[in-house]
Formats: sequence, structure tokens, C-alpha cells
Amino acid sequence: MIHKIPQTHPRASSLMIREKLVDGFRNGIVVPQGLIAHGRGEAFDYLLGEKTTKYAYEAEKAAVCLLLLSNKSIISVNGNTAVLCAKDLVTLSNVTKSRIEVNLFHKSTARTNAIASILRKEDAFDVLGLDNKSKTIIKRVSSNRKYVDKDGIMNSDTIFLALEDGDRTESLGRMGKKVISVDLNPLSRTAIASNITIIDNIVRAIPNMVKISEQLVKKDKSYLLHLIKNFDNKENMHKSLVTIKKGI
Ligand code: PTJ
Repeated sequence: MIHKIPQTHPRASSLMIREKLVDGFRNGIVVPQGLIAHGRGEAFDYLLGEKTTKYAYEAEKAAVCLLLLSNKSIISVNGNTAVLCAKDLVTLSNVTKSRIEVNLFHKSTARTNAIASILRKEDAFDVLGLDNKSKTIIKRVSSNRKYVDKDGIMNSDTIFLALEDGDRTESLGRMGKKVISVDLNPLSRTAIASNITIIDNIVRAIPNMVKISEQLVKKDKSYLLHLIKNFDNKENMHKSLVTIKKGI
């Protein structure tokens, strides 16, 4: 049950997000650690002014270009992202022709299935990460995130992930894969190890990316390549960090 938040409350949208996560926790989709992780994200978001900065928007645009240019892109979904933006993740996967895989840090079959069914309710027809027969392991990852699908993350060229621990991001990079991440903390290992780092709240980043993808899917390849070429991830992250410093 999601508690009603009065729309007149000055922090209504932030409180509503919390309610969704707490509800997801009660339904066994979000882990308690996911609530803590969200709190850390909120602190950075507060300093960013709780809005998509122009730098985050540039990163979102570059990320969509990369998804559209990739041959085998995939979106990795965990408990928090499923509860907060399942519908938009499915739309993004359809527009950019990316597959979807459930990949959890705190892995359990019940939770994997529950997340897959949320995604299917939003019309995802192809959810990977459920079949033990196609499971394989990413080397040098100590957490359960190492279990990935042979035909999914293991076989992909670009992985889009959010709210992720650094271990797997670094390993995916070592495997020669391109990583796009959404992480409000520009100092996290995931943020640093990604090829494209989106320093924005997923509740804004994913809907933005859906809108951008619906426009960019109509453009030709050379246009997308041009946009990516002009995007410098390090410089972009630095500008977000400066924005956070100003927030302090
Ligand atoms: O569902 P599971 O089992 O896969 O577990 C998911 C969590 C989030 C618990 C797990 O991946 C985890 O422990 O993540 P970390 O290492 O705490 O990293 C989460 C990162 O996401 C932190 O850097 C947060 O600042 C950031 N973050 C939290 N909420 C948001 C966010 N970034 C963008 N949007 C958010 N809403």
C-alpha cells in the first residue's frame, strides 16, 4: 500500500518516490539496502537542486546515441530501478532495441521473478536473467552480480545500468564492453569506470532518455556518431561535480 502524500507538501515528489520504494520493499522487490542506497542518492540530488542539469542531459543524449549505435545493447535492471521506472525502461528498450536482463546484488529467485513480472506487466516480452541453464560468470566479481546470461549481458557490446556497485562495472570495462551508468554520486567507482556517466536521478534520467530516443531513432548514423564524438565523459562529470560543490 502506498501512503497518500498531500500534493501541496513542498517535498511531495521526493516523498512519493520514497513511498514507492518502501512499498517495493514490503512487496519483496527492493532490498533494505536499496532504501539506504536511495538515501545516499537523495543527498547528492539535493545538492544538484533535484533537477536534471544541462550536463546530465548531454550525457543522457550521448547515452541514447550509444544505445542506438550498438549492435547488442542491454539494460540491466535491479530492485530499485524496477520499482521506480519499469515502464520507461521497457519503452527505452523497445525504442533502442536493447534487451533487458534482471541482475541483482542481493540475488534471490523470488525477487528475480517478481522483477521480471513487473517488467512483463509493462509489456516487456523478452526478460533475461531468469534461466539457470544460460547462466554464466563474470570473472573477478565477488558479488552475485557476477551471474549473467550467456545470451544477454555476457554477449552484449553495451550495458546500460543504474545504482550499481563498482566491481561489476569495472569488470565489464575490462571485458571491452561499453558501460552507461546512472548514478547520482559522481565519486562512485561505477561513475568513474563508466564510458558514459549520467549524474541524475533515475526518475528523471530514464523518462528523459525515452523522449530523446524517440527523436534520435529517426536520425542517421553519422549524426549519432557526431554527437558521441563531441561528448567528453570526464569533462562532463567534472562539470557535475562543480555543480554539486556550488550546491554545498
Ligand atoms: O536490487 P539489488 O539487489 O541489485 O540491490 C540494489 C542496490 C542499490 C542495493 C545495490 O546495487 C547497491 O548496494 O548499490 P550501491 O553500491 O549502494 O550504489 C548505489 C548508487 O546509486 C549510489 O552511488 C547512490 O548514490 C546511487 N543512487 C541511489 N539512488 C539513486 C541513485 N542514482 C540515481 N538515481 C537514484 N534514484
